[in-house]
Amino acid sequence: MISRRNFIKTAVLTGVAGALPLYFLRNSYAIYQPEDFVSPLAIPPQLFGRMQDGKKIFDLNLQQSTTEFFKGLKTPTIGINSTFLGSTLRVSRGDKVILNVKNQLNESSTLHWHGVHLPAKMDGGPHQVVEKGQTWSPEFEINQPASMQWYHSHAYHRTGIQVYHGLAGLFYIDEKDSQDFELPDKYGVNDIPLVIQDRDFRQDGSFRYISSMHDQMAGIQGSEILVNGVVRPKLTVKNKQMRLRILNGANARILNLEFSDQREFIQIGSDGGLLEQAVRLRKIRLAPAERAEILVSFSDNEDLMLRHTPLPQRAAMGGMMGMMSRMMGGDDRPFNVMRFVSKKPEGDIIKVPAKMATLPTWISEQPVKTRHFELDVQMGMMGGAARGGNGFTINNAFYDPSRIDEVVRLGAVEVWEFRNNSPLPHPMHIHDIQFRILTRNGKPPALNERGLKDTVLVFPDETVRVITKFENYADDSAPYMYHCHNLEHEDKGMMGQFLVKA
Ligand SMILES: [Cu+2]
Repeated sequence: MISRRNFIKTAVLTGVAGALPLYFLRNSYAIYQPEDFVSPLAIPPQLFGRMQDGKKIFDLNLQQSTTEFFKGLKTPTIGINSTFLGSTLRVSRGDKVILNVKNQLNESSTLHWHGVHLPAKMDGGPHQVVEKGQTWSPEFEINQPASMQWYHSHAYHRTGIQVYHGLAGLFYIDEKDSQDFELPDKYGVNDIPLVIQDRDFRQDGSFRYISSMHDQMAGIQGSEILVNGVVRPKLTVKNKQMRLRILNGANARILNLEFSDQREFIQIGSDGGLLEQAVRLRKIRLAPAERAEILVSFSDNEDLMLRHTPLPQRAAMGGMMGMMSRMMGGDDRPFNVMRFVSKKPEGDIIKVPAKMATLPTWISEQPVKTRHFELDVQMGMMGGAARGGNGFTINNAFYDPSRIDEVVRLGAVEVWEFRNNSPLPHPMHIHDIQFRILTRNGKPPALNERGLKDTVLVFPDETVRVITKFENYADDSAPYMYHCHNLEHEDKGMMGQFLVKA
């Protein structure tokens, strides 16, 4: 008897697939069972930089390449010193760094240091264009707690497609003696980065990027899940306690992760570094650009999956909003992400102290200002034919690189309030700073959302208030960005810019 799964597999292999509707193929995650996850998980190489005149110099080459995700199929990709994605840059608090970004692509690009606190001119946003053949060398000092940040293209109208092809990498900030307890820190051994992304492939192996109205609305959602650039990977677990640093590196897909046995794990960190208190969880939701550091324990001879489960928020949405969300919001079926296999894991299991970190005190300061941001979708004519039809707005405005939307005083503590009037969720990201979430629809955020964040998911019909302080760096003319980190929404207008003025 042919099982349903094997039938689908056979159908795909024998070409019957051609008769299947596209949506079926694109949403066929369920056919991947644990035994399909056989490729060893790749660990991005580390780059420590070279010291020169007291500065750490990093040479980063943006390059066109091809990658063999599937045997015998060459996928055109972009990498940074690599064929797809980039090295993990390792810097420490207090370091002065210079990053030589050499653009060897056939088009202009940028490299943005996501989550890093730095001067606006060094930020790598759409204004810091690196023309093809040119090198851009931003220079700044690392002045924030230990955390996992990342870097990616932020090119005007081209962020989505460039990141999709591989223009992204990890940026680890270390801080000596920042905590008096030991965390697993052997990179690639018991301290594992997981960059989770989804991609769609054409038959010739090339990536399928936006090809439908649905892709434009929901953002691109691929049927293959990649972790560190590997399709259906398997990690052989070496230690009893593993630290996983997870980045949702997808353009648009929201992840809601759990282990297949629904085991408990401990979240210790979020976007901006360690949480004040560790949080025990069985599921964790990560929108594009969000990061989480978790500790997971393993015993002998285990074989389990990390998998995505549908978001309860989406299922619970009723009425017109719910219907539109399901129509435009893309697929949200369960699927497997990667496999963990242990034989005889070694090492100790550390006990996480009751208090892990001390966070900045500005959360309890009186804000000098509250800014309101209305998030909307603009359909058809209202989207403006000149702007390509549909799009997404903040306070009814599409992104305009020549318009400054907000001006912040240096040193100000402010509340930013995001109100989502659209039927799609928007992960909102603010450059320059890390913030704290005050409320979601008037209620305090979940325990694991109480740390330092630079990206917050705002669900349809939700109002999220965040608080932050704009410190250290001012510039009268160079703006920072704030935007939706669904990269297709960002490219379709959902971005604004603010100045921090002295
Ligand atoms: Cu969005």
